[in-house]
Amino acid sequence: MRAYKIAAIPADGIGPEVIAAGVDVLQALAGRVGAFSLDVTTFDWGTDYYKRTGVMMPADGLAQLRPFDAIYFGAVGAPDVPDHITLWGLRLQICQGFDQYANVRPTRILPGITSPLRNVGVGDLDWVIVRENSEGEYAGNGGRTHRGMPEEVGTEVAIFTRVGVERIMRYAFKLAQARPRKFLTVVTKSNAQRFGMVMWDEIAAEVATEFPDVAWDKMLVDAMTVRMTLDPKSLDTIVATNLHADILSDLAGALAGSIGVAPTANINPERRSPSMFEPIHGSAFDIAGKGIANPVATFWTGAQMLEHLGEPEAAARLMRAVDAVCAAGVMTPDVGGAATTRQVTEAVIGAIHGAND
Ligand code: GGG
Repeated sequence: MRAYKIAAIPADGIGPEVIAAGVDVLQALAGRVGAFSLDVTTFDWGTDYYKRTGVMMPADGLAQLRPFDAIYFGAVGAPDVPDHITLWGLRLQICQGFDQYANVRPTRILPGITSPLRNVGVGDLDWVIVRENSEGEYAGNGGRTHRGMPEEVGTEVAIFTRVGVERIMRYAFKLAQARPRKFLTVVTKSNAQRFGMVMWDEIAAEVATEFPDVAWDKMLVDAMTVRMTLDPKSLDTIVATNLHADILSDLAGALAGSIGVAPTANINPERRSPSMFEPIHGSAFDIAGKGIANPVATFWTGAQMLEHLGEPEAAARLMRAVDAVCAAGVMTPDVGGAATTRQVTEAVIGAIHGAND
């Protein structure tokens, strides 16, 4: 039997609720499939840990995580601690520390879920957004001077490197090539941002020559929001910078019915370090503790984790169970249902056990 070591970091807000649900579903799946086991170790890092210790995770946090096969992450952020402290102290430390440079965010309208868009239905908006996850606007390059004075200055300088852009472009073209439509849209803002973004366009054209069977086009990020809304079926695989893709993927989640169903995988494609799987949504303190957080994004990213671990059949079985439960209308309030997190979780576990394939 194949045995995988998983580090769970539930962290803040609804993170612990959805990760508990995800672990239950993944363990049920492992039991049902019988070919692999998951040994889950939970880490109590996050904002409560920060309040006790002054750091979001210990100094040797990455060293503690390195032996694991994958990381299952909940959400980070709390109302009483500045967001840049919680985000940089945990999630970005792990993404950047483990060079998880490819952030993969699939979208699809699940059965039973209604998109706010007209004329799109189940299976539509079949997109994958590839977010550059190691540099760009999140390079952490900036500073503040003359604090509190009229001359105060704050800089936040985006860094785009040839290595960083080439590798994410190659990853995105390869992913597009593996999908039926073989079509990639490269998003920038290269009309207004005439250095790094123009380099993105040039590198896209260079890397495209390695993938002659992949058609591709370019969009400015502002126009991309219009295209996603008014001509969504014209899109398939999308690659964009760290910040642009973060914003576009929230839009994608909303257009698919709720950000509560949107998953994301932070991948180190060379497998030099563990990859991390999480729902796109944040800690959602407004609903934390109410038992109504949507666990579907966490199940879906669990399927991404299984794919990454080399268990594609189990991943597909999990997504069939999720589809069946959504189709049956067992859904949380954010997607128009009346079910609790626990009821959706039990229904998915039931569907996993019930499936006779
Ligand atoms: N599970 C995702 C999460 O916790 N996200 C928190 C957040 O604020 N992320 C900002 C970003 O990824 O740019």
